[in-house]
Amino acid sequence: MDDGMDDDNKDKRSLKRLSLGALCGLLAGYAAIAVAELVSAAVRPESGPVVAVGGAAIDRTPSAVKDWAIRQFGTNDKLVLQLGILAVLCGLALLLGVLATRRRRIGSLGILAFGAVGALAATGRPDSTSVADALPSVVGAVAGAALMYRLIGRIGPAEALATTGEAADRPGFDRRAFVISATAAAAASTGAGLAGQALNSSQGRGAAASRKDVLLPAPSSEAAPTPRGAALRVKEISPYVTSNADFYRVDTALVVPKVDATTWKLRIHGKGVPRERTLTFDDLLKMPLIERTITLTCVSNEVGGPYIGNARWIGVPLAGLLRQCGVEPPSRGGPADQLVARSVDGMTLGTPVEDVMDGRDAMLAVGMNGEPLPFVHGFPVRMLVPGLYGYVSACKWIRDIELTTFDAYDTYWVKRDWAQRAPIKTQSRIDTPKPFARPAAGTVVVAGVAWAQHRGIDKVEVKVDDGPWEEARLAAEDTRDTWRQWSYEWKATKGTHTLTVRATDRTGETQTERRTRTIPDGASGRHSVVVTVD
Ligand SMILES: Nc1nc2c(c(=O)[nH]1)N[C@H]1C(S)=C(S)[C@@H](COP(=O)(O)O)O[C@H]1N2
Ligand SMILES: [Mo]
Repeated sequence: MDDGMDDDNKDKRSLKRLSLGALCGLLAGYAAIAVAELVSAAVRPESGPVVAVGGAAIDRTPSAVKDWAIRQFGTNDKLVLQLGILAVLCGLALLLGVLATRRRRIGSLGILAFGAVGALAATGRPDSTSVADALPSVVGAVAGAALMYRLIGRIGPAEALATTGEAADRPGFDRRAFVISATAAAAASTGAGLAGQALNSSQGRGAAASRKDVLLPAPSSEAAPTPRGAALRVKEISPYVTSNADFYRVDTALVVPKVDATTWKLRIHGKGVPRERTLTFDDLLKMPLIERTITLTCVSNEVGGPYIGNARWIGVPLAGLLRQCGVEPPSRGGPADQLVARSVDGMTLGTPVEDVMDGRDAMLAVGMNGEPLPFVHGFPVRMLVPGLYGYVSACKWIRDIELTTFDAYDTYWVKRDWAQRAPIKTQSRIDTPKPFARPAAGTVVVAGVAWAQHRGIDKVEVKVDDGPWEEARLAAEDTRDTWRQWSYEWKATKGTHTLTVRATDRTGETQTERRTRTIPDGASGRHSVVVTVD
């Protein structure tokens, strides 16, 4: 035999060994995640390592990056994040497997280290109330580490390779035994993972049943009927009422909280609350309910963006409830100027007490467009305050209301550099024509929506290129808490044109031209669409 040939064989064997190591790493990582999923079903779904690390990542992501992610991936941002975490874990598992072929212990120690990261993430989340949240990561990591040790052992000791001649072709490696162990491990992991998933999804069943059982009482104060003419007859304009299925969703929850309405409770307490109260869902349904149409908007909505929706809500007036607890607004000498709402998933949102109690229809909503709240929109109860962006008013899955001061407490997004107070800015959007549309010359209907919740919209104007502002036709106003549709008949001439819209609210203020970012208190600027007329 010549030396070249021998080296060649050695390289091949070495490569094969590394590949087997990588495979061991992947199998061990898979086992760890699968076992963790199963254990998380016994603890709670949010305690699984991927969800926990994802949640911790969301909590720590700078607002600008989060904003970018929401822009790039829209409502898929969470899926992209979880897939990203899985991809990183796969890569690390492969690497650990390869390293373990050199030093058997390293692979197992590495997996245990990841388990520790998962455990810290799970117990460090704002909604974690128990160290049991660490269990899925810990148990999963121990299982993964043990499997790694065993499988790497089946490949045999590294020295076998270093010292071999042909005869000693990896004495430790029993191919058949390895294939059997690996297959068994993969099968067991798949079984554990699937069982965990099934159990996790069955946990929402009590909540789903409690939602089915909800019978929304008739409101004692109905919404004024939507005026005829609030909805223009223009195809492709946003429907006046947004269906629940089409209503935007923005939250930090990787697992949608499934709350059982029959065990749900809301506590109202804090500074200047002489009569603390704890309410059940039934307590709320027995109170006089109001029905109102309210347009909700997210502060992360870019100019022209989709994070706005208009729905008909039913709920308990929040100001009255606070008054029953003895709360006074600051203007009447009350000591608390901030209402902090907490959700079951640990989110905190801070609302000016003055706004909640100034006569507007702030409510604890239980119904949305004639149904109990959908789970993604906060079942069983969420807060709504007309005129304020969602992150300072619209707590979903609410479980606690604490009266405090803005000086004493910063809420989740305020800690992340968003403004403490954030009334919705006057805005307007062109729904049709779409950007880069190619309408035919002649009359083209330009239409969209405009909003300035709790102030009301008085005027919408459209400009073509650098021409004069032309007044658009406004649809009938429902209330000043709702958006208004508008349309404009444009005599379109051939060529490429820029359409721009601006709104004026009832305080007389015209939507500013000055562009700002969404952070800290909402985007300003005007929406434009470029079209080419054929
Ligand atoms: N528990 C909880 N409530 C929340 C949020 C959240 O992340 N968690 N996001 C808020 C934000 S930023 C907005 S804009 C609204 C969005 O409500 P929607 O998803 O029902 O449209 O919910 C608010 N309530
Ligand atoms: Mo938001």
